[in-house]
Amino acid sequence: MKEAVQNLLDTASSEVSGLGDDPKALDQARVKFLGRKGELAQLFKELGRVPEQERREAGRILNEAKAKLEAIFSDALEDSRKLAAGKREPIDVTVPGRVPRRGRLHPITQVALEITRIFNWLGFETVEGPEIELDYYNFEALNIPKDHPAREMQDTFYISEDVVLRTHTSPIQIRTMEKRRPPIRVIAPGRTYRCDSDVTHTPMFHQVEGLMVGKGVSFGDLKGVLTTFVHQMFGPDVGLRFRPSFFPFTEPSAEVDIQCVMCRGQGCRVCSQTGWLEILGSGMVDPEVYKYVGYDPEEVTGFAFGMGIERIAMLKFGIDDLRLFFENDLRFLNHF
Ligand code: 2NM
Repeated sequence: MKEAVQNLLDTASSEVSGLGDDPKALDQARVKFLGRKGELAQLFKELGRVPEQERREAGRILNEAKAKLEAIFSDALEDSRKLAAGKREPIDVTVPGRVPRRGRLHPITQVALEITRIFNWLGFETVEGPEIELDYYNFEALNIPKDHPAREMQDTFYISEDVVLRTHTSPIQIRTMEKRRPPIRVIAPGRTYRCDSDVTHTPMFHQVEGLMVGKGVSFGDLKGVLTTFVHQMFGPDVGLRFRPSFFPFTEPSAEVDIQCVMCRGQGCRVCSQTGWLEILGSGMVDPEVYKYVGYDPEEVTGFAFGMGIERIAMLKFGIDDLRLFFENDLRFLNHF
């Protein structure tokens, strides 16, 4: 039986390869070998005459042969189809290739990477943290008191009484300080959430915050680092100014304005005729914050800063509507 089967397979193989790409001949050969009255069926009939104790094994061999034959014919059929297709439509190797459409990074991602690249160059290490955050890291450890308006339900997405969607990326800095000892230089980009939605606010937006802590870190270091950043990001000729401000987690605090990128400081609609645009907040980390992370405020000082990526991207690309970043309209995204 084994020999008969091998014989059959060999014959089928050589006959099929002699047929070229003639599908009719191929089908006739298939009927001859695999048909109801074909050669394989003949062998199956002989199974009855095989001694009982060998029948099982013989059946297995025949089933295997059937699968092999089917494969021989389906492969040959596919080959003949391809050959036929090739004959109908010869390949013209002179036709220019179709360039595959390439994906690209979202403009917000591009700007976030540009910002972190500049700070990495200044020695700041990129760190990340959870978007679902404990009230403790998002507010408490940042010296934001229980009665602060930012803690209102209207402003913060609460998951439960003590879990929120982070409203800024500052909790990343608290977690970093908790884990490491000074000197520290980190830059923390990420998604942030506030219960706010209108023409100039989206419930999800992006921030980058930075932190530098060590012995003798001064307000002069803050000014130097942020000035270098602005000149790298917007060009070496863009003027900037530090304006006194307030944050619960920094003292003193300063906001940084740059000369309006639209009118170069002349006054226009974008800068409300002031010639200046606010781009980031900053300050010396409040000693109160160090108590939460176990640093000695007598030993170390540091500065921190934060900025909204959408705002930076709008200024950099001259976009006047925040919502364009969230619509994923390819006609818009393809500009970047
Ligand atoms: C800002 C402005 C000023 C800030 C402070 C800290 C921390 F954790 F060190 F206290 N992180 N980020 C900070 C300071 C953020 O965003 C406008």
